[in-house]
Amino acid sequence: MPLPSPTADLDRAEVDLLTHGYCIVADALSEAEVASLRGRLVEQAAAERRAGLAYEFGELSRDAGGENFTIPVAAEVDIPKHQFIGVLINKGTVFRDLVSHPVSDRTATALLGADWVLSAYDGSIVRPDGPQQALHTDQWWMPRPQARNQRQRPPGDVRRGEFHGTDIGPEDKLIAPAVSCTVGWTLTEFTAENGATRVVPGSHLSGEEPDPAQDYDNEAVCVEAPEGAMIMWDARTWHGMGKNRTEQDRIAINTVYNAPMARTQINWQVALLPDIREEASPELLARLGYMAWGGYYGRVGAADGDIARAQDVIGELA
Ligand SMILES: O=C(O)CCC(=O)C(=O)O
Repeated sequence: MPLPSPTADLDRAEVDLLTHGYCIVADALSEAEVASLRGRLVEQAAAERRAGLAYEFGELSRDAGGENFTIPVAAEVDIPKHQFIGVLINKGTVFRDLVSHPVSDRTATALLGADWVLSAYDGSIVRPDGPQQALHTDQWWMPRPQARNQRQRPPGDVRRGEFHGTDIGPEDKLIAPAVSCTVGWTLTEFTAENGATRVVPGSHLSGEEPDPAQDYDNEAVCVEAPEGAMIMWDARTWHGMGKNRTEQDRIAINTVYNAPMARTQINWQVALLPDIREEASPELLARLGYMAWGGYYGRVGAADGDIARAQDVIGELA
């Protein structure tokens, strides 16, 4: 099978995702949608910088557990080389509308099932000379299959950076399924020169994390895509942002989707601004995990299909 290239054929995109661990859908966004998403994102990014609230990515520590993935930009830096603009759900109607985009919905549903929830939602501006990220997966926390006579690694003890280079086994070795995936919405073209995402095709089926000490230059390919594309990668796929060697910004939005049993990166019940919560459609609230899934008893929103509402909360009764 040839490696993925931009396509408008959603069936092919699905096969690419399952086979190679990533896919590229061209023209997923119209020119007008790109312009309004990019305009709002750039405006928000500038305002966060002025307010001293800008974040950029930090080095992924090589010591298991030493995660330091986003850091506030030091006060003396005028413009960070890479800027994350987090929790976009609160930062514009255009971002809220994107959550239910039919192309990402269809492709995420093919991988995770129809009840996926939004896990994280960030803007990402890689500026000239913006650095290359170490390859990583977005599902490093997933408990791995184990031999039945083995004592289990307590799942809550797993830390980013574990599980690399230890036991890649035979073809029929059991591996964990994907329970998460990420979309990169390209608001500018992605090229090898401007820091297109690097991925190792097929790595989603390795059952391993990449070794942080290696750069994988021989295995990784750049996911080149036109403006307005939807790139999706399986969370097990080894990937990372490339270095921007051009004079222009590489601008994207990253939306992370989880299967409904996996805890989301962002606690939306805390993060969602109250006025946005009030206005949000039941469909959006369901994607933000306000709907019970697989619940058992009659507690708040415990029945499948119920959206948890403040008025459903029962306190101490006498
Ligand atoms: O934006 C990209 O190219 C990849 C981003 C990424 O992998 C991350 O932020 O963890």
